[in-house]
Amino acid sequence: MTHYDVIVAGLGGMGSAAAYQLARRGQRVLGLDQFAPVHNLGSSHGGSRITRQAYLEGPDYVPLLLRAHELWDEIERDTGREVFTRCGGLMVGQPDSQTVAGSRLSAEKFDIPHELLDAADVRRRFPTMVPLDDEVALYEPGAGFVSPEGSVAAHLQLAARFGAELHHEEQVFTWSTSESGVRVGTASSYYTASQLVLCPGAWAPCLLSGLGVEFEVQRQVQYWFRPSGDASAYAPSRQPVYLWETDEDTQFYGFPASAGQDVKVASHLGGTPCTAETIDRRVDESEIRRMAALAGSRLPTLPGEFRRAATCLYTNTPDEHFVLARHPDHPRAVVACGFSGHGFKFAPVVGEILADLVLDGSTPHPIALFDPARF
Ligand code: PYC
Repeated sequence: MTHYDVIVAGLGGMGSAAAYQLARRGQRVLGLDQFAPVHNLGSSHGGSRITRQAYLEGPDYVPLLLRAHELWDEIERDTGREVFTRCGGLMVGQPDSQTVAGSRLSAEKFDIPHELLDAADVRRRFPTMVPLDDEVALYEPGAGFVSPEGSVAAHLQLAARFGAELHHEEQVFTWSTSESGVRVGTASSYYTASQLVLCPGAWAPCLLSGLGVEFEVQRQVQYWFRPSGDASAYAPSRQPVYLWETDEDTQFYGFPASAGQDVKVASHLGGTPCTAETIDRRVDESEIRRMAALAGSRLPTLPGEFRRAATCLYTNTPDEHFVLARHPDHPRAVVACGFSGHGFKFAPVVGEILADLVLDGSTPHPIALFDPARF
């Protein structure tokens, strides 16, 4: 039986990046995933994920985002794929909302290029968007969106180019570690390696039950509408990505039109607790009506015609910060999970950090915030 240097369990956004970074550094890598590549059953699909650096979730994330944007460019260069669209980003809400004030704090602390706009500025510059008179926005020209499917495909392509062995449609059921190595059991085989990287996504409650983190997996829905009126106003050259906090419990987000001219919008908060196995994939009329009303309250032409919807999974930690560390009870395992619905933009730098942890035992990137011992 082949013995690997590293097994990567889970080849979604984070695991595919880890497999690439490890293979590129000369490791004999086995990557395992339960699904065929680029599927829509986890958290790495839907055509677009926002990326931004004026990070409303806290300045601690900004150094990672500075590196992630460099890596997105590098991945595009190395694969010839277009993964990152820089269309700018607007963070909108009351001046003291976390969305606006948090973004501003990060932007000012790290000199991220940005502009502060009042409601009239937003309406004039971005005619699809109609803030209330007392809402304001932070505009970040370097923000935009990445393609989750494109990212996973690019990382897998690069991992394979550097010799990683990638097994799809082979689910990891068990893993264990000992002083001498790790052992991973799938539906069809057992594998051994010196180290293990666990990127289980919404399967964290099963594969990482001993970590001491109370994950809450949530069902979320992404919606696509064909706008009424002038659809060209939603072109990526005119429409930035946005996060809009309409009250303390309500934040929705959206994108420019995709190539097919449908426009994606979704709610970030208030997902329904579920598990990866029991998630209800149907989307009912009342959900569509609620999303149309919320989006239409600020972008009146957006919910012209409903086109489609897709469910996806969030894996939230209690404080919605990530878990990214060596496993406290298994020195031969490192974990990346609990991305709480805002992690995809970090995928390439998470891959780099995981490779650092495996090979060097530590990373120069600041990850103290993500230590599972905080729980
Ligand atoms: O991180 O920008 C983000 C985001 C938007 C919705 C979910 N996450």
